[in-house]
Amino acid sequence: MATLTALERRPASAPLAEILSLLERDGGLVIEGMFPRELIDAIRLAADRRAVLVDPGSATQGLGEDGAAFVGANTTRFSSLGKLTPAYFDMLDNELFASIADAVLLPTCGSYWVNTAQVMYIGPGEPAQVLHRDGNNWWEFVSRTWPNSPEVTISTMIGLDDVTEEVGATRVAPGSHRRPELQRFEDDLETVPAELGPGDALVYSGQVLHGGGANKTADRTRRAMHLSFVAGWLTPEESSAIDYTTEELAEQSPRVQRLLGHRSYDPRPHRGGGLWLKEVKAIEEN
Ligand SMILES: O=C(O)CCC(=O)C(=O)O
Repeated sequence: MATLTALERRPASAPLAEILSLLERDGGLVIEGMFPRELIDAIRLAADRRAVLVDPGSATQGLGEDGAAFVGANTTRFSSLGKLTPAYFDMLDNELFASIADAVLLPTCGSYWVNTAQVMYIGPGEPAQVLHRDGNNWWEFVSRTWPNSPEVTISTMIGLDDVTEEVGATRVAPGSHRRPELQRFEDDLETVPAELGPGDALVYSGQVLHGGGANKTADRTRRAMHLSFVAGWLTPEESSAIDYTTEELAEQSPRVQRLLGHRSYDPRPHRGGGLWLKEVKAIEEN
């Protein structure tokens, strides 16, 4: 018996305060047209070219049984997207995502950086992924502070194509970010699919339960990607910083350089000091 209504959807031009209040209330919402179509087309083209060279599943990741099920036997995942197309750097410079991330994360950190930027192509017949909270990546912190943990990460799933329920749109349990009694593996929890068009994004809290949907088709791939940021004092899931040299990022904006770990972390912005130094000096913004 379905009692939940679909996640709220807003255009990228909606007032930031409204977007933040829906994010706070439901734990996630869909922002339509968050990324320009030409940027998405460039990323999809590069991702499609790469996807045919990557084996689906977890064979190369050395994961146990739970981990292998989590990443999906017929799901193709890869990252280091700036190596595939410069459009990725434009994606990182998205003003709306920066405003949302500033509002959600800056209360608990001086700055934040990329956690994961990963293409997630769910293949035909893949079962639904287990529901989980992205914030649990930092379990040592979350388990000691739950249920009063501050937000340390903010996530998006971005449509590179039409992402329908049938092909495996991300499933979200609205309001579960405010239900500490719910834990991982709540398979019977009621969820709603976050359907996306190309350039739409599901923006969601690190505390909301969600998971990849089942791909019920015989021959279609769910083409989407994940982009998330994490507080600068935490270790990201992916080591983006070592993907790029200083020279490769020289033409990128200070924001992109910071997101990719090519700036130092200042816990008290503009007051000096800091972490992630180079030769005992801060790698500073221009
Ligand atoms: O593929 C999806 O829709 C969600 C994937 C996800 O949440 C994850 O792998 O952490």
